[in-house]
Amino acid sequence: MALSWLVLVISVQALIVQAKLFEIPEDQKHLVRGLNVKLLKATLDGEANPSVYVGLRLSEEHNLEKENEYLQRLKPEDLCSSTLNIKDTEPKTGLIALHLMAQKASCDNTHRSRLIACLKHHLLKEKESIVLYSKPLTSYYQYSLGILALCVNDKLIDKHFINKIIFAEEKNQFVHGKTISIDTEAMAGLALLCAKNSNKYPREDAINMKKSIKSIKDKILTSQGDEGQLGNIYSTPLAVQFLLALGGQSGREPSSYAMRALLKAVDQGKFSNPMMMSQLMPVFHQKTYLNLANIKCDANTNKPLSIPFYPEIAIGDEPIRVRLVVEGQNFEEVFEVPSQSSLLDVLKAAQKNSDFSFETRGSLYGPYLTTVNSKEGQWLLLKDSDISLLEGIADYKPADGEKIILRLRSA
Ligand code: B12
Repeated sequence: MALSWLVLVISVQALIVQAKLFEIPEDQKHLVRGLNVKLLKATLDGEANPSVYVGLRLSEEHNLEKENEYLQRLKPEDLCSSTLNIKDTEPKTGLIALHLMAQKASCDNTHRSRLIACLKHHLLKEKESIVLYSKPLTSYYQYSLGILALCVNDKLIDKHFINKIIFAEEKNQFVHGKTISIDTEAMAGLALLCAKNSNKYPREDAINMKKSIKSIKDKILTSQGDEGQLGNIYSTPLAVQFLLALGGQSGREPSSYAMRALLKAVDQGKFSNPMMMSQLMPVFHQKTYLNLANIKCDANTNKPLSIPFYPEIAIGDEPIRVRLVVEGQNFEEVFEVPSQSSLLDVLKAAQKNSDFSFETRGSLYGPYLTTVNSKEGQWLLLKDSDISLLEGIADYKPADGEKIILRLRSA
C-alpha cells in the first residue's frame, strides 16, 4: 500500500515537472527577481508603456500598488479618436493591441469595448492594404499582435483575417530588414495558436492553422544558434512564449536551451530595455500572452517588491574614438566621446562638431532614428562592414575604434 502511494506521488511529481518546460535553477532565481524589480523600476520614468504593464501582470510576483499606479498612467482613452479615422494619422494597430492586452491584464472593463472597436477598424485597414499592396500598413508583427489581442479578449475573428497570416507565412514574408524575423514568426504563431485553441472555427480552417503553426515551429527551431538563442537573443523571449504555448515534447529541449541563454543574457546585463524586459518577464514564469485569456486578478498575492536604489553608471573618463559612416552620402568622420557612451551620444557629438544632423522619434523601445542629414527613411544601424546592431541608438554602446554605419534601406 505504502509503496503504491509512493509510486503515485512520484508520478504526480513527474507530471508537474513535465508540465513545466524548464525549471529555473535555485541559484539563478535571483536573476528572475532582479528582472522583475528592474521592470518595476522602469515604471517610474518615461511615458507609460502597455507592454511593461502586461509583463508585470504575467509575473508571479507583484507590487500591486505600483502596478495600479502605472495602470492609471496608461490612458488608453487618448488613443482612438471618436471618428476612428486613421487616414490622416499613422496607423497604431500594435499600440492599440498592447493597450487592449493591458486592459485585459488589469481585469478592468472600462475601456475594453472602445479599444476592441478601434482595433477592429485598424485591422480592417491593414487587411485592405494586404489585399491591394500585398503588405499590411504597419507590419505583420503588428497585424498578428492585433489578432492576438482580440483573441485573448474572446472575440471571434473572421477567418479571412487569419488566412492573411497563414498566406504570409507560406510565402516567407515575415522579415526584419533582410533576414527572417523570428519575433514576427513567434507573434504570428501565438495569434494562430490562440485562434485554433478557441475552437471557434470549422475543422478545415483549424487544419490550415495547424499546418501554418507547424511551419512556424520548424522555422523557429531551425533558427536556434550555438548559444541556445532562437533567432537572436532579443527574439528569443517571444519564440519561447510560442514554444511554451505550443506545449508538447518536441519543443522541450530547445526551450530549455533557450531559457539558459536568456538567463545568461540577463546575468550579462543584456536586458535593460523595458520593452525587451517586458517580453521576457512572462517566460520566466512559464507564461505566455495566451494566459491573458484567463487571467485572474483576485488571485494575485501582493509580494511587495521594493525598488532599490541603483547608482547611475558613471560615464568613463577615458575617451573612445568611434568612426561614423553615412552610406551613400560620402560622410565618414571619427568622433571622440567618453567611454560607456551610447551611439546616441556619438550622434550628438557628430551633430555638435560637424555638419552631420539627425532626428529621432519616440517609440516603445526608445528613440528611433528617422532622419540623417535631412534624409528621412528606414535607417538601419550596422557596425564594422555589415553586422546589424542588435540594439537601438540609446542602448548600444560602441567600443573604442569601432566603425558605425548608418544605411538607408531601399524600398
Ligand atoms: C517591425 C520591426 C522593425 C521595422 C520597423 C518598421 C516597420 N515596418 O514596422 C524595421 C525593420 C525598420 C526595424 C528596424 C530596426 N529594428 Co526592429 N523590430 C521590429 C519588430 C519585429 C516589431 C516592432 C513593432 O512593431 N512593435 C510594436 C509597436 C506597437 O511598437 P512601436 O514602438 O509603436 O513600434 C515602432 C518602433 O518601435 C520602431 N522600431 C522597430 N524596431 C525598433 C528597434 C529599436 C531599437 C527602436 C528604438 C525602435 C524600433 O518601429 C515600430 C513600427 O513603426 C521588433 C520585434 C520585437 N520583439 O519587438 C523588432 C526589434 C524591436 N528591432 C530591433 C532592432 C535591433 C532594430 C534596429 C536597431 C536594427 C538595426 N540594426 O538597424 C532598427 C532600428 C534602427 C533605427 N532607425 O533606430 C530589435 C530591438 C532589440 C533591442 N535590444 O532593443 C527587435 C526586438 C528585433 C530583434 N529581435 O532583434 N524594426
